Amino acid sequence: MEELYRQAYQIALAARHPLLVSHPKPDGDTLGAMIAFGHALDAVGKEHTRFCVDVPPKQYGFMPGVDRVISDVSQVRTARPDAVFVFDAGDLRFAGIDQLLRELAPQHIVNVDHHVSNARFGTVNVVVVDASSTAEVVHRMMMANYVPITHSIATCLLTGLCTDTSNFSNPATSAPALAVGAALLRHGGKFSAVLKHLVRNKTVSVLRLWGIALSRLTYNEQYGTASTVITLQDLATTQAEEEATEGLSNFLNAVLDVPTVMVLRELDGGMVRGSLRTTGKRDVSLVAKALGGGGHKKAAGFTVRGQLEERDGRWRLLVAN
Ligand SMILES: [Mn+2]
Repeated sequence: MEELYRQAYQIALAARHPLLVSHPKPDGDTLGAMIAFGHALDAVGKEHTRFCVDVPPKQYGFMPGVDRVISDVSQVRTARPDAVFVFDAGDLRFAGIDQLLRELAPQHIVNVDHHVSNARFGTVNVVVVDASSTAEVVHRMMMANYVPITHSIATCLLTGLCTDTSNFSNPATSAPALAVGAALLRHGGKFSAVLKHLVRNKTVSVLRLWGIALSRLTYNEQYGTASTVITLQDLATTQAEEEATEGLSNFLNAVLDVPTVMVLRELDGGMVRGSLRTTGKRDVSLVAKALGGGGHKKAAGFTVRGQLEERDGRWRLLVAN
């Protein structure tokens, strides 16, 4: 693994202009890992571009360097990157840059990730499935290359760790994850800022939305699964933003006395997104994969064409063909 970490970092240093990419609908892990890597390149004067097809949600504004993440593909074309680093994406389709890659035909695609379902799409695949987060993978890569961990790097990586371990509480919270967390605190990572902006950030309208979803929670004993739904109507009624739904499955997984939880929510355009979490032995990525999605053993998701329907007080997912 050490050799792979060195090889990946050398590709960045040897490239004329590396392009760093976060997956669409970015979360704290893909952004934290990508931007932290960008800070390491800044430290050695390596010009690069930070890209995500979707503009990072404003809650991530506290992360140093997030302001340099661009979403304009034409700017990427102008930079003519010759090496591409993709962070936290199990599949190139998930990176949202497949078209761009065909045009650029970069010499190297470095795939930095921790998903078990990773498609190994890179010319170099730094895929560490026992890592809690891509941030932890990037930290290991930095250690192997003697990259000094600055305050900015520490805060970005800590954001990734907190995101994927649900603030050091879910089953991804391994001894190495805690050790990396401790190292990042020692190097000036702002844990209080992460908690303030990513945990203690729920508005009244968000909690009202969660309240609606909680009131619909049902338990299927046969599958050991609790599930609930959020409709577009609920979003309209509570005036909560769509991102408000993201934390609900993690919250349920953290507090509910049931091994597996599933949250289904309607998206615009006749799609339904499912989030699966488990604290049990089940591998929920298999369920997600069967429905065209992917993820981790303990946290996975899928998106299907369909709709949610209530009949006699029970909610069902009707999958369209
Ligand atoms: Mn991740």
